[in-house]
Amino acid sequence: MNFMPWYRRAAVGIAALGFVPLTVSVAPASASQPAEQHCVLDLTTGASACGPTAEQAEQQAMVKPRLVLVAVLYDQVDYEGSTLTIKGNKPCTAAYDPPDYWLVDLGFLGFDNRAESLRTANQCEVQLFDDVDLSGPRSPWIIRSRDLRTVGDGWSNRASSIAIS
Ligand SMILES: [Ca+2]
Ligand SMILES: [Ca+2]
Repeated sequence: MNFMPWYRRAAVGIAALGFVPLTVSVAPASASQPAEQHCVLDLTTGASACGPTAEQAEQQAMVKPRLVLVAVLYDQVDYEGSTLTIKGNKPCTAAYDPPDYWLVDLGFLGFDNRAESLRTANQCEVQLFDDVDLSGPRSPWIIRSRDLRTVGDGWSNRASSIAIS
């Protein structure tokens, strides 16, 4: 495990706001947790929470109703298993560069090398990076994939950071 300070590891971003998260509340990821876990991340505040359902996680993270759904990552193929739901303050723009949002370390929500399927909303697409900090090999832009093994040279259980645009 790498215990760099959370404010470096947990950085989430909104390009338009130059956003720096003030607080991130994270349920510790435990390898011994058997049940599905659903986490929600509010990119406008950096708040996140996990629970047995995405709805309960949203309540804990105090996600504002006006936020829009950006993307959902799934631990298993066919949009099954534990999830990471990502919400932002606006739909995505057509341009890829700069991205509308990014998440430089999926590990801080226990989702490093875990995503096997994903879907997006509000004109967003996701690009997966093999390493943290949007580095290493990258996937094509993805609107949805029910099996990330079929994307590029295979992106199942591989993403460590993501860009969203
Ligand atoms: Ca997985
Ligand atoms: Ca990786």
